[in-house]
Amino acid sequence: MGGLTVMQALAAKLPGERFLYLGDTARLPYGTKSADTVRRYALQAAHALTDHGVKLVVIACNTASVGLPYLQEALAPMPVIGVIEPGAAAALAVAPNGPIGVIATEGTVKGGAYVRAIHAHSTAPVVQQACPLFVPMAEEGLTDGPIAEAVAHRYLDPLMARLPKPKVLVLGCTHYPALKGVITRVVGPEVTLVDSAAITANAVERLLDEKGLRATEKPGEHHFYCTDAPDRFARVGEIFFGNPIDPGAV
Ligand code: DGN
Repeated sequence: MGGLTVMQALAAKLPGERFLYLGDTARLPYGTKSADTVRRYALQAAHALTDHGVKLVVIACNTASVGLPYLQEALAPMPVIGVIEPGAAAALAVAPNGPIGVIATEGTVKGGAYVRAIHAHSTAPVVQQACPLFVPMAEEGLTDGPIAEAVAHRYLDPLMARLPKPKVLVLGCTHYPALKGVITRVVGPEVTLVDSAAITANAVERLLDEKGLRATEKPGEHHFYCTDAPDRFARVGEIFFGNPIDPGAV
């Protein structure tokens, strides 16, 4: 579901491209599953897309980006890109020496992918916090009001206490942009929120240009697929995509 925030940014940035989006609704959430299982699911999902003849794969999910090296190897020479590296680079562009906060699913926090991606370029202090309730809240449209505020305080107050004067907070889950308003209220407007959707779209554009794969025809088409419950996918997905979607099944 959350990958639709990335899809929205990609569609806006690359209007001439044909997009095939797959939401693995039968097996979500990925955020609470083991890295081995997520890697296996991600590879199967990627194969479902490559069977349709795509030229590039975007892993539009932070948790599933744990499978990036496996997908790159399995699908080579097709380019595969995740959302973690672009998000880490954007955080470092705001605060090269940190401190940097990261909020994400349990799987992403445990896997430490953001910490590794940031520490590959900087010694910036990084503090992470898993915010598992943010995913169902975003899907239920519970993005504002007393419940959203209370949950956001529960997760973010301890994070802010562990990270005095953070300059930047990475929204390390593609669902979290739906909660930007309440997150900003809780952490304060002086903290820059990094939303990897737009940054990933820029990275995809650069990669297509580098590889000479950029489509020129206009307008591009969007095809949405899911692995279960297309009615719910369409209804909830609209929250994240910002436009109606008409899903098929794979
Ligand atoms: N939105 C996904 C991510 O970016 O990690 C996780 C969502 C989930 O756990 N269903």
